[in-house]
Amino acid sequence: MMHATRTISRGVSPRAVPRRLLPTLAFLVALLSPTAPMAQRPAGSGGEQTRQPLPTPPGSTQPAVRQLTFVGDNGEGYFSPDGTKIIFQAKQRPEHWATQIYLLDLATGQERRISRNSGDDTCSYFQPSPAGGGAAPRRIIYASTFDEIAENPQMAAFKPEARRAKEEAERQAGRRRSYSWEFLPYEVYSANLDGSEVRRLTFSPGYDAEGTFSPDGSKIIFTSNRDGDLELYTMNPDGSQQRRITHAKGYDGGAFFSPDGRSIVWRAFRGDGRHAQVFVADADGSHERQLTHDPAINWAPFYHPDGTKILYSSNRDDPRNFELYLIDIAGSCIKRLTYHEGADILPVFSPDGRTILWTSNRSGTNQLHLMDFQEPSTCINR
Ligand SMILES: [Ca+2]
Ligand SMILES: [Ca+2]
Repeated sequence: MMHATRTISRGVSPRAVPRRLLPTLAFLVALLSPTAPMAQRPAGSGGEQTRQPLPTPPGSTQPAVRQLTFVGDNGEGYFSPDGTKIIFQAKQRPEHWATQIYLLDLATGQERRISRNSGDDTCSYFQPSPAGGGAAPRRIIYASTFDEIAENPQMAAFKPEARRAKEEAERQAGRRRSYSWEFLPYEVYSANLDGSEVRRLTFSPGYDAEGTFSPDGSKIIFTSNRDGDLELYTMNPDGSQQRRITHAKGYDGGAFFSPDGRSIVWRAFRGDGRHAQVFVADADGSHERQLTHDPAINWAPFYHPDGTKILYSSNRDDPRNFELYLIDIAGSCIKRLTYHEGADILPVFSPDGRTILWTSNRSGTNQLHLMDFQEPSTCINR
């Protein structure tokens, strides 16, 4: 299929995911699969369950929420650097069951499918223009399984047809699938904004995904299990100079650069692996600092454009309910932003910092939502 046209010379020698990784991955998926509130069902299966708002603190109001997507199951949206578009992943659409990448124009509400391949796609992100600022992007990155499932017979179980058959068998057996993220055999690709000129950036059996860009577009940070544990790596936009920057045992992933490009924020499962915490470090992974300490799953962190605070998702107040929170860069003040049953996850700020985009299953299926950013005045951890 589509292969890199750039100077990556390493040949592809498919191997199975190292066996020692599998228990870790299964464990993570189990951790992230609390029971009822996060259950996810395909649209149209008749099992949708809407979820209710929760009481807010006295005197506070919740901003109005706008649901952006409605067809299928949608999530993990990111703003374009000029704030006019959103890139996201969609599955269980009438035209495709597997996850594919879409663009949504915020002014018109028009959606456009931009990946059309035989795999599952995830973790899309706009490549900032070297001109910087709000210049319109020309390329995107995303992760897909299409090459690895074709190259390696041992990866056949990860083909969308096989995954679909398994899910349907589970549903018929009455087993509910919970929200989880899956460590499929992805590689990272770049493409034009219309999906053309796909270039393969990684050639590594196993999980390579979660790619995001530095603000100047010069570096990609991503997650890979190529060295036996899930770690953060950086590379150039053409896939050259792939370099590991984390070394601690446990899942390190979901990284984003700070607005000035000098720091990174990410989520890590450390110690016994039961809890995830938000970490920051210099852009090369040095001077790591743990920001959250609650015994919970604190994950999906993302910088506010002013660089002083971080938005994230946590089940710190109820193990069965993920909400959106804000923490200052010193790690001293946590503020709660949402009060609603169900999973409120993967939040990001718009480039001007005034809007929050996130994934919620409050309507019964995973969908993208928008709200104004209203910063609460009180810290809840004091
Ligand atoms: Ca891979
Ligand atoms: Ca690690």
